[in-house]
Amino acid sequence: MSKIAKITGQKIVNCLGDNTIEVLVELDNGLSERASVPTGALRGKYEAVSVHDLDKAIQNIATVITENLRGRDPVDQSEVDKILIALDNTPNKSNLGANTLLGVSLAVARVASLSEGIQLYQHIANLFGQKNPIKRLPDPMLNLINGGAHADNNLSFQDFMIVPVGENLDFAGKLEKGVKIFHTLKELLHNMGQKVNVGDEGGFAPELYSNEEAMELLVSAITKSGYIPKEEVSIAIDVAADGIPDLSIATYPQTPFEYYEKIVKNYPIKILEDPYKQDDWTSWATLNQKLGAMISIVGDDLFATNLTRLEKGIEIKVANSISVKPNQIGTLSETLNVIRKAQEANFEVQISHRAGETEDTFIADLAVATQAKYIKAGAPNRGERVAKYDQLLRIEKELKGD
Ligand code: 2PG
Ligand code: MG
Repeated sequence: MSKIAKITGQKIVNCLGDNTIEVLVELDNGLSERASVPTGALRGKYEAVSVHDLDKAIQNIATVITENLRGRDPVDQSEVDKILIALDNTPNKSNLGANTLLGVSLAVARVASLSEGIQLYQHIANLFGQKNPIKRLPDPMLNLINGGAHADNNLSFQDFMIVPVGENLDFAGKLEKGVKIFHTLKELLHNMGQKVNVGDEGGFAPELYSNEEAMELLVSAITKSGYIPKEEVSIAIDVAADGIPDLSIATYPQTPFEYYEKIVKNYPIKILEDPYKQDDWTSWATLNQKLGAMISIVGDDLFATNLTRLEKGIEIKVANSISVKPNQIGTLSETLNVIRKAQEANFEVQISHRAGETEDTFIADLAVATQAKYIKAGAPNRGERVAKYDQLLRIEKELKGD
């Protein structure tokens, strides 16, 4: 059995031009693998804390973390993550940093899969205790119009996404639909005299009058591409309510609830993420009670990939879906526990990227391994976004035995 021999960190640059950590784990059999860590633009209050002093983080990786993980079995992820959590010894990972721990945790998983001679998604599926055969790939949620904290425009909602659906279509077919609609939308915007530069997640960032205008445009792009809205392609909205100073102004003259009821009626919306702020459990519960049977109501900042918050949310029925981001919690094992809990409660699981991504494709394998319903990785544009979709294309090809 191979053992962990050496762990090193280094600073790299993410897609927003900010520094982040990449970790290299080397085994005593000579094999090594890397993983890097994304950063959120809009970080929830309940996320585990990332440290900003990356030189210190790199030093910690080379000293205290290496000293405690050297000689350990990389396949025993739960033991590795337990050690990382114990070394940090804070409830929110603020000592060593969720970014430091996650880089190590993911790189260990990747090198373990290499050492075992199996694909990363298969190794994660083993760690997860996946009972179902790995067949289904997640449906892509493609962010075609960027607003909120992700774009320099006047749209208050953050992500306007399309979700190609259809049981008879494979992942490649769904992605192809998304790519076609992306180009149609570009043409529509160009014809309107809008700039077609893209925002942080690869979607367009036009100056529009309202969030509804953005939804209208998505419907036009879907229709003009030859698809039937709702039946073939739905819309997903991430309100990212915590990024909006006053939600009632954003939805004026309606209350936020009336506004959501209206847009769900008027547009082919299938998914609504973070419709209220992260402490407003009561409004969430009311919305879920009224609209939860019709659409997916997703907690992102609300749950922050945190088991305790998810358990509370399940109990008081605030949502029926969760957005899972490994860097919100800091280790792979804790991420898998959250996904397991959510699926046991029949929640839909979306595995999500962050605004500040790297080219690391770990979340694609994570989504396949856990048989998550969706992957949210931005527009089919910009290298750090398509890296995840392209990895899913490779996995699909392999699973089909092509
Ligand atoms: C989100 C993510 C991705 P951020 O809110 O779901 O769109 O954004 O990384 O800024 O939290
Ligand atoms: Mg979100």
